[in-house]
Amino acid sequence: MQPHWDIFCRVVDNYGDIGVCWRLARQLAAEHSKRVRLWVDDLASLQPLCPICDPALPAQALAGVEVRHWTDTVTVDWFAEAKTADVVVEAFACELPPGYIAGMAQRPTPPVWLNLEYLSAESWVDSCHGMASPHPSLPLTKHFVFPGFSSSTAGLLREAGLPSAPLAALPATPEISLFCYATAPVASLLEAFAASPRPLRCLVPPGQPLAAVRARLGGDGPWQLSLARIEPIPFLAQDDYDALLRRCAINFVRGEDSFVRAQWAGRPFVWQIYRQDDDAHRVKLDAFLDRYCAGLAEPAAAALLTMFQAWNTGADCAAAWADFLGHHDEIAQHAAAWNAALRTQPDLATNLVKFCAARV
Ligand code: TRH
Repeated sequence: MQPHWDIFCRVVDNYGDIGVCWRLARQLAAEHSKRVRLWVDDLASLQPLCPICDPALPAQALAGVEVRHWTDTVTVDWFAEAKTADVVVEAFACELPPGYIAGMAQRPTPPVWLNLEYLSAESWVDSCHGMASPHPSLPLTKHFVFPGFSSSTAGLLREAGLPSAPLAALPATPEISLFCYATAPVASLLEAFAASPRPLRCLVPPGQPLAAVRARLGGDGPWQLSLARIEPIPFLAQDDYDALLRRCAINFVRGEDSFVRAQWAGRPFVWQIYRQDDDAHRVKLDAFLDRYCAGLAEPAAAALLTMFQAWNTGADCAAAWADFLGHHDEIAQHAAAWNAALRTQPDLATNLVKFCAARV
């Protein structure tokens, strides 16, 4: 019998937490034939990524995954051993219900308990991946799983059939997708777009990106800024968003999951990292840039670095953007090479399945 997996996801804000968990759940079911339940405390956040999700339902089957609405009341009758799973993924330290933990402890064989951490390119994650933390009073051990860019980490989420984007043709008018936070220097980017000597289309999803564009340009769009057309687009289902990234010449992405998808798209991208109160994000950004720029020669590396830094500090990015475009071909070749190199590593779902196989 295939082991059962429970994935617990609490939505902190935005779409990253559920975006990662939804991908992982789907992949475990589709590629590894696991029976997966995904417990989400906020189904309304899953619905835009998976439009067939009905946020009113306490339980529903979606893409081979049993999606459950995780509410405080739903957990009270879970003390029985049979109701816990063989593998339990606690996403981003979301804290399992105490009743569920008690049920885990009652099983004849303890489940594999994984805490899935946020992605970081920092080198310390190599030594922390897989670390065990015994429960202080129960016969349970939690393992910390760190996604990452090196083979010493759990790797990155990547589906088996993921198309290799650089083979896909680009539309005649280059498209740029703009997924960012409200703090990005969107106004200066729009000014740079307005000065573009060639036609371009900038595609803007709803939420913070569109609000930032509206704040600058007024009205609801679409807007024509000389040769640049700025177009609002609907929030796309996750797979359609991935396809959009492969179709765009350049992608602005943010957070964790779209950041990874931009790398699988194999196109040049600009990443806005999720801000943390203690500025920990700056170290994470630098750690990624160190890795990413390693194979990129100067002055293209400097252009990329300057654009990322401007985009993340909120500084006027018009000059940085011009320089980034000036090195576009080199940056594009690098994005394709980076994509190809990363694809040689095993993916996160496969790594988790292997990690658990020895322990279930
Ligand atoms: O939404 P985010 O800002 O999520 C963030 C980060 O994950 C951050 O690390 C975390 O701490 C915080 O949430 C709580 O960005 P991210 O990670 O890119 O997630 C967006 C998800 O939305 C991703 O799965 C892609 C998906 N998406 C679509 O499916 N369709 C769309 O049209 C768009 C724009 C995004």
